[in-house]
Amino acid sequence: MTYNFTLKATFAAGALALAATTAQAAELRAWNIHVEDYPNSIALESFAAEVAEKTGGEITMKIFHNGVLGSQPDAIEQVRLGALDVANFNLGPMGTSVPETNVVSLPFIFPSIPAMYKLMDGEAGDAISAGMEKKGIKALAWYDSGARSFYNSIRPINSPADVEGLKLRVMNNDLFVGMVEALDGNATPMAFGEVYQSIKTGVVDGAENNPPSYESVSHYEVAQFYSLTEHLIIPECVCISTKAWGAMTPEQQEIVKTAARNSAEQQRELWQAREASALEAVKAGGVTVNTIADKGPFQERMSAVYDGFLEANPDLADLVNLIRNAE
Ligand code: GTR
Repeated sequence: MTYNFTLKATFAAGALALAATTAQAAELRAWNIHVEDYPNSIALESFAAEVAEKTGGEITMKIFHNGVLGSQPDAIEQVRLGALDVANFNLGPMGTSVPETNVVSLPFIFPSIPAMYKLMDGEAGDAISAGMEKKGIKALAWYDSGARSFYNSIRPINSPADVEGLKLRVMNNDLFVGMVEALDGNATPMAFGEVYQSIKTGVVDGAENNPPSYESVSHYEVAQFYSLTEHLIIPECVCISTKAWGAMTPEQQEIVKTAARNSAEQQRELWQAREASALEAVKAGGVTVNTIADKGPFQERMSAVYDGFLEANPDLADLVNLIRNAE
């Protein structure tokens, strides 16, 4: 018994010493879905550079751009398990693991982009982070992802009737299937990396995304009608696995958090410029862009999506109302 106890105690002390060593030096692996000149990618590189500099090289980060480390739904699980350390995730596909994130995937929930910043940097962001942390993902800062609109190869969309019968790719989350079905379209959940080919070969007629993503991976080449429904404003996180976070000293954690927030400031600025230039680029590439004179009919169709969501998640009603009723 005594022998056993001593052995265990020695082992525990050794493990602690090891943890202390790893806390001092780590190379983090970071997942990123976007091309290298995308605002998020540039901001992630700044994040990595600031962390390396401020920790004196104790913590470095290797960022894998272009989704080479796998699809977003898979990467979310990898971060949860601690197999990947850092990532920039859109909160859309996180809903299946973290129910709180679904609130920002409700169509037309944020009244505006400035309101989204304020809410995410405040009470709503805190509630969502708390939900994420329980599932192994720590949100360090929020990036802008603008507003998502529909695009397709068949016709411009001006009213819900124009969506009827269109086959549209959505991010992996039943909420988006419900959203498209509420407009009488056919939704196909699919990984981002498969969308271009799927539109090109007619597996789907189109998809929905913000202007920078529509442009950066050339979806506009195969779906030339872009209709500014702006039905989803879904923020993105810069996040770290709670495993990697827990292995850091409090000083390192402070550096990482501050650097992530600084990178979010940069991302938000770059985002505004990229949104405008992406729209110009797709127009120059032959796209017909149309605005929606009245979004009311689209919003009315979403009441079924809200009712279903609130019925299944009564505990999230306060968060829904906090966001929906913000100025
Ligand atoms: C982009 C977003 C990505 C990914 C993609 C998609 O706007 O930044 O993280 O979610 O959309 O549609 O899958």
